[in-house]
Amino acid sequence: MLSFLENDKMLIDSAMSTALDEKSSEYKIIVDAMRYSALGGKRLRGVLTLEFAEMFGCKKEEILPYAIAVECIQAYSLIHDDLPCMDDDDIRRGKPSCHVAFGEANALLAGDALLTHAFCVISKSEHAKKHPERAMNAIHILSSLAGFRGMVGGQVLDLEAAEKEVKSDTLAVIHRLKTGALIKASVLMGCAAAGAEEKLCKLSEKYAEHFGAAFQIIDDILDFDGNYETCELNSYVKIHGYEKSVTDAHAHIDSAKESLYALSELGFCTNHFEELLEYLIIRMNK
Ligand code: GRG
Repeated sequence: MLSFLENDKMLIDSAMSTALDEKSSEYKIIVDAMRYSALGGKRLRGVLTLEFAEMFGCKKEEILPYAIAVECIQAYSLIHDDLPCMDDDDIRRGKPSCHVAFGEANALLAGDALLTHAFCVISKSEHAKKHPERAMNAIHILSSLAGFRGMVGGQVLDLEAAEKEVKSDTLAVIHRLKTGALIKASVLMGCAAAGAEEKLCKLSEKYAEHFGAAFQIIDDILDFDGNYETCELNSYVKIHGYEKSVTDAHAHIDSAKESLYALSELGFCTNHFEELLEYLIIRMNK
């Protein structure tokens, strides 16, 4: 039997392929570049959206446009992050990055098109027709947390910090914005699409914040090859050391579990969210 994670990923992959289906051949190159970059990845953010919406009473199939939207933003951010003017990475998701495969200008435009398409997919969905207020709320969550007060702002701070070692509190802000904001958006969009009440949104938000913090620390742990000299300047491991990084990742996972406990006390089934935290631990221990 498929785990819920594999099942959600399959749903998202298939819906993403449909959302990026385009018959017109006039601008085939940009559709090819969008599909090349957006059809892949672990889909953790989309899974969070689907699972939170389901916990609060929605059918996953109805919520897929929201999961597609957050994964479009994820794909755009990775394309732009890989560009020579940013991180200058040649490999993404195990294959040549978008600009290597399609050229810099097409990669820039593919990212732009994925960013705008995210909002097109939500606003034209059946769910938005049925629940326009919820859709507006979700669009507000995604556009604000992906923008200058969220992910883009985090990327700016990260670029500024590239040449100097930053203090631990600055690093925490960079991680909260660059990585945490989109994870928070994924969770809160699920809550918004389901019309979850404020108290439930707050508990879910706390889960998202600690999930995002643990996710980024673990990503830095996975990048660490045991050598502090060659380690990225502003990696969590370089600033805090390997041992503390592992301890802090566990502390965030424990804090995320506290909000799950509160949600389960209110009668919600939180097993899948526990499993997602276990998934992070397994990834860290690989
Ligand atoms: C360019 C506006 C702009 C933002 C870039 C996302 C991002 C901000 C930079 C990517 C570089 C990076 C390592 C960010 C940390 C977050 C992270 C580990 C992203 C990769 O997420 P995964 O592992 O990727 O979930 P998949 O491929 O599974 O979607």
